[in-house]
Amino acid sequence: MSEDTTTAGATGDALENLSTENRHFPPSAEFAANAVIKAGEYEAANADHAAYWGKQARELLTWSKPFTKTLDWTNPPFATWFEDGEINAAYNALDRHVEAGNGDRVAIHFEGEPGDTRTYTYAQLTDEVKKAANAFEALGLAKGDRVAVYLPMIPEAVITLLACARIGAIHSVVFGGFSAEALRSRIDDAEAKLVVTADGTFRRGKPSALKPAVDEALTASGHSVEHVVVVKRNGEDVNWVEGRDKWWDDTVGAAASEHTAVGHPAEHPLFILYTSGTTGKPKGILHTTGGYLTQTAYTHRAVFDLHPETDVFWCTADVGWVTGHSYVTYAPLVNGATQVMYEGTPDSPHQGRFWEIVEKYKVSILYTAPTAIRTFMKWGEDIPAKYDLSSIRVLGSVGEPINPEAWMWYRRVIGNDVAPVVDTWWQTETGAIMIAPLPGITSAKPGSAQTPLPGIAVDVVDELGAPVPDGHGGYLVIREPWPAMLRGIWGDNERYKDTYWSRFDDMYFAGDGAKKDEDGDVWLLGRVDDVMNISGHRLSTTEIESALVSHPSVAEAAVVGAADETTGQAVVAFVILRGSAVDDPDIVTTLRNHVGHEIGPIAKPKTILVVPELPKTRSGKIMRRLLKDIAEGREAGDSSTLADNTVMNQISDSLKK
Ligand code: 6R9
Repeated sequence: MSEDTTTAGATGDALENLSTENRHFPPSAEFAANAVIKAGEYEAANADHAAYWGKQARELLTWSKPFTKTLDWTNPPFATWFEDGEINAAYNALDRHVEAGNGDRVAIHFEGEPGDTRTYTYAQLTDEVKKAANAFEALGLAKGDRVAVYLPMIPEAVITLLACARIGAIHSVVFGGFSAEALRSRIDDAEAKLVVTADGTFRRGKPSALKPAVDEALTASGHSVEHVVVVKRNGEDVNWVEGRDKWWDDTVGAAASEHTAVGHPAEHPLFILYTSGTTGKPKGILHTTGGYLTQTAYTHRAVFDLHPETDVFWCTADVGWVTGHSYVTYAPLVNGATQVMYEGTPDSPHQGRFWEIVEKYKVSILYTAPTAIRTFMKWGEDIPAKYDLSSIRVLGSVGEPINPEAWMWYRRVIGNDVAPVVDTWWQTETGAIMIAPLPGITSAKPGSAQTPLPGIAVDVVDELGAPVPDGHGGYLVIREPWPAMLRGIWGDNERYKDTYWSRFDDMYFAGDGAKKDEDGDVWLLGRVDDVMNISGHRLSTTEIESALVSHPSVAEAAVVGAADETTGQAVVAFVILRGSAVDDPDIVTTLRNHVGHEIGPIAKPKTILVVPELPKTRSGKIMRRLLKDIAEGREAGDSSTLADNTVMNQISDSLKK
C-alpha cells in the first residue's frame, strides 16, 4: 500500500469515535426465543465450516442432482462448491413454492414511483418467468450466452434475471444511472447477445429515459448484440431499429407459460456484475450458482430472522447493485418470502414516501443504506412519526460504515426503540453478507458489524499479514473460501489473483480497513485503496480521473473522496486546465456534465477545483492524501515527500482567489 493511497487520517478519526462507544442492545427474551437462529450456531459451524455449508445447501435448496462434494480448494484461489450437484436457480425461487402449495402467496408487491401498483403471487411470477424464458430462447439465446440488463426497479428486472438463470444464460446488469459509454464497455467486455431495457422510468415525477442510452451504446459497429427487448414503462417515444428491437409485450407477452426448468451444474455461471476497482477499468465480478444461492438464502434467513409465512421484506437497493441481486432477486424468492419493490426515490412525491410504503404493506424487515438513514435524519423525525411503523421487526444496514448516531436514530425512530439493527458488511465480490450480528443472539453495538457469520473466517491483520490483537486496527481479510465468493473476474484470472490474493499469502484482501475492539468485535473503517464510497456506491478515483482527462480542456486531474455528512463521501476533483479553458466561466459545469456522460450522473464531482499544479511524489504519484486534506477543509498534512514542495502553497493560493 503506497503512502498516497491510504486513508490513514480518516481511519484515525473513526477510531477515536469508536473508543467511546459502550452501548449494548441484547435481543429481548421474546425475540431470542422465536429467532430462526438460536445460540449455539457458531459452535455448530465451527466444528467444520465446509460441512456446515453443505448442510445449509441441502436444507435451503432443492437440487435436481444432489452433490456429494462440498468445497474443493485444491487449486487456490479458485474454489468450487458442491461441484457435482445440479440445480436451477429459477426453480428454487419459483416453481418449488408453487408445487408446495404456496402459489397464492404474494412474491412481490410492486410500487411504482407515480403510485401505480402491481402484485405478483408466486404462481403469477412463475408464469411470467417461464414466458420470458421461452421468449429469450426464441430469440436465439442459449445456455452460457450473456444478457445485458439495463432496467429500472420494476418487476420485469427480476423476471428477466430469473428467466436468464432458468435457461442458463448469464446476466450482466448495468445500473440504469450509468451512461451509454459505461453500458457499451460492459456489453463489449461480456459480449452480450441480448439487451433487455425499458423506454425509461420515472424520477421525481418526471419521465426519465433509458432506451436512448442503449441506442447510443449500439451505434458503433462490431458489437455482439443481436436483439434489444424493450419494456414499455413510461410511454415516452423511442427510436426503433427494425429487426433488432422487440417490445417486451410482443415477445414475452405472447410466449407460452409452460417451460420446464433443467438443472445446471452448481458451478455454472449465474451472473457477471461490474464493479469499480482501483484502476480505470471496471471488473466483471463472476458468480456461479450453487454456492451463491446457498449463502444468499442462508444469510437472508439468519441475519434478518426471516419467517417467510408472516414477514414482509423490503430491500431498497436497486437491482443494478449487488444488494439488488442477492437480497431482491434471489434470496427473498428462494426463501419463499413476500417482498416490496419500489421504483422511485425516497422523496417523491414527498419525504414520507418510504414510511407510507412501510405502513401500506406492513413491512416487517427493512434493509437500506446509511446514506438514506442520514438523509431521513436531516428531514426530521416528525416525518416518519406521521406513519404507523409498528410492523417493523428488524432493521438492516448495508453499503458503508453506519455511524453510531445514525444507528441509534434508526433503531429509536424507525424501530420504535425495540427492533434490532443489523449492520451487514459484504461486497459485490463476497456475493452475500459476511459480517453481521445475528438478531436473536448478538448483543448489538451501534456502528459495528461485529461478528463473522457462522461458517465464515474473517480476520483483521497488520501490514505483514499477522492478526492484530483486540483493540487494534488493520486490514480486513477472509481466511477461508466461502460459498458465495466470486469465482473470478470475467476474462481476467490474473487480475483476480492480483487484486484479491496477492496482498497477503493465502488470504482474501477485501480492500477495507477494520478494527477489532476489546471484545474482538469488528468495526469497519472504510476503504484503504482508491475506491470511493458515495451513498454506498463504489466509484473509482482513477475512473473519474480518466473521464476528466478525456475532455480536451483538461490537462491533468486528481480525484478524492471527501467526507460528506449525508453521502458518506463526495467526489472532489482537482483539475489543471489547458490553454483558453482557464478563462471559460462555464468550465466546471461543462466538466461535471462530461463526467456524467462518460460514466453516469452518480459519478459527477460535487466540487471541481481548478488548480495550477497537483502534488506529486518524486516517482510521479499523485498524493491524494494532501488533496483530501484540502477537500475536507483541513490544513494539509506532511508534504515532505513531494517532488516540488511549493505545490501545496500554489494550490492554496489559487483556491483563495
Ligand atoms: C454490499 C455492497 C462494497 C464496499 C465494501 C465496504 C463498503 C459495504 C458495509 C461497508 C462498512 C458495512 N461496505 N457494507 N462498509 N460497513 N456494513 O455494498 O457491495 O457495492 O461491492 O461495496 O462497501 O467498503 O468494501 P459493494
